[in-house]
Amino acid sequence: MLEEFLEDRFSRTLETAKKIVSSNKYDNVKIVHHNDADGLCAAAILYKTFSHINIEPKMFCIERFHPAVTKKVHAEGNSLIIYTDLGAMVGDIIKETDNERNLVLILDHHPAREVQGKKIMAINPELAGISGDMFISASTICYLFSRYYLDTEIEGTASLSVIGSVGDYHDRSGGVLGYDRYILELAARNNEAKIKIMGGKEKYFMTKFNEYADVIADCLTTLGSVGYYNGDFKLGLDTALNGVTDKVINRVEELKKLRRKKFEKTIKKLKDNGLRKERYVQWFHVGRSFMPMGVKVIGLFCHTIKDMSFIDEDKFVAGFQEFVPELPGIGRIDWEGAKVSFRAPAPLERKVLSGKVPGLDVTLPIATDRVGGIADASHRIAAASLVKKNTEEKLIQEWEAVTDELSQN
Ligand SMILES: [Mn+2]
Repeated sequence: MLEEFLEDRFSRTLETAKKIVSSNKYDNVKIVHHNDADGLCAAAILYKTFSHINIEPKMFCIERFHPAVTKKVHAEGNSLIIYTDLGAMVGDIIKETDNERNLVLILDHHPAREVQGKKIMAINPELAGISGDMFISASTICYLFSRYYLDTEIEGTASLSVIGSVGDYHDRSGGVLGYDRYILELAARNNEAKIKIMGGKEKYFMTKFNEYADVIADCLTTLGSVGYYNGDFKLGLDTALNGVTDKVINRVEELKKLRRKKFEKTIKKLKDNGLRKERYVQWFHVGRSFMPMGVKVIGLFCHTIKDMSFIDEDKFVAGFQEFVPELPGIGRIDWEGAKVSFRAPAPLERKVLSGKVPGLDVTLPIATDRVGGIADASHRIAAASLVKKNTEEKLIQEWEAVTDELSQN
């Protein structure tokens, strides 16, 4: 069916996954998924897939991978556990924690490390040389997995693949490409999607939702990230499964208002009290004041303020947000710390891009390693890490030292 389109190695992986899932026995299915639009759509596709064979999966929504979460979710044993839209780099940690007590699949599209094991398998286009950042979202991978596994298409899953792809901005070149596009065209043929051109760019009208894909994706990401600690991702999943209701629109509006208020308050505080200034960075800590917003929001906040007039345009901006270890739907996990996001004001951004100043993709992971933290997404002008409680100041010092070392070379 899909073979003619799929790259060989990738279709073999899907075939193998089907065999493994079909031939192993397990008592229940657990889905561990990311909290943005793509993660929620991927989760919804898997939910529909297993519901189709009369299994109701247990859903776990997280902002990022953490070994302490894995320990908790895997404790029971004898489950099929599927990670989606996260986990690509940490197959080995998951494997070690699990110790063959469960059957594990990682359906992710982020840059990946291979993982080999009797009871763990990664399905990741990056491992077959396909860019997961351009051509295939986690939702599209879950769609393909579902098609292979059930040998039939479940109604509405193609729509979810499209919404997930748009949620991850795979339409940034004017329209979605590659595998994402293949599913979009399927959705168009099924009358689930209408492809329109607006303002020189494609927009996808999702007929079942009676709304455009980018609008639905924005709702999902807002519910999942701004309302994370409130458990609003449950409403997000419900939206992906059943559609956008007035209740959803109102909640999304409420959350955006909450975010705006918290941002305004924090900006005022920073203006009044200033940021802590080092040689290369100006920084601050919001503690728990962003609750119930998830830690993804600190990145957005730094991005929002980085070019404001009270910011020193010659220094990077770094913001810390406490990671609250009481996760909705999961409970308390055994890890305390903070997320830090780094951004560069525009003039500094240009210096980084022209190679005059070392990029955050190099400096932040090194500094993070030195304090025993975990580097998250690292790009040249935007990066983030997780660091243990009370190592925030140490991270800044180490980062200053690394930047100093690399600046002199
Ligand atoms: Mn994604």
